Amino acid sequence: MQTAKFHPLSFTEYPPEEMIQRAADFRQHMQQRRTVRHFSTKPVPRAVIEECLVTAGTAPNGANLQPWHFVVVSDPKVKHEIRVAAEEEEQEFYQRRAPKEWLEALAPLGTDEHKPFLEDAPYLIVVFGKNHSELADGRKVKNYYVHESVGIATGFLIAAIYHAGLVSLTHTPSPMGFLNGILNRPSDEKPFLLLVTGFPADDAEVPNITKKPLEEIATFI
Ligand code: IYR
Repeated sequence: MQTAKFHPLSFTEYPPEEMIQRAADFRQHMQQRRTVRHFSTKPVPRAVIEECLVTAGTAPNGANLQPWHFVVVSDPKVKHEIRVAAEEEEQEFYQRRAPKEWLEALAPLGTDEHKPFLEDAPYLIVVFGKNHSELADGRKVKNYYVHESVGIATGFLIAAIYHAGLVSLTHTPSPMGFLNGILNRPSDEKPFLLLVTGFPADDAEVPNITKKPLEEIATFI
């Protein structure tokens, strides 16, 4: 077994006032982020996406096995294939599979089975969780806390994309197994979600929804 090697932590401490200001600035920035469902076809430099993916890859994760893989789709033919397959599943979902209660919960968002954003947006980032890793010596080992790890990495990715000046949509066609086939990923990898990424359409609108206040989402003991 490999033994751990350590080196000193690099860390900057700020005075309390500055910390509060920094936290408030970031809060304000993130409060302006909205999930967008109407995308412009305007191209986005690939370097922006690459930077954001490196940020996602810094996420804390189980045993540092980094159990994720990101497939970045910009090829219009592949985007079309994904749209066709996703709309097929979504049609089933909205017309048959979804219980009434779920459809009622979705009503304020105005979603339906039509997913033009899957072709309009310049990038579809498909996030996969990997149940196993291959070590440098070729051994296959189990990954830990895959959902937690991939969820955190996806959160980093969403924040990085917004920070860079783009918008995204977390899209979860259900079931998502068709993505393994279209994107040629091994069955050991499970699609986690699809992050539609780009600029908002000029006429993009978002639903009037609010976030719960601090008192409702947190308890200090
Ligand atoms: N996957 C469907 C339904 C959907 C489900 C939830 I929960 C949402 O927050 C939004 C949509 C769709 O993408 O339309």
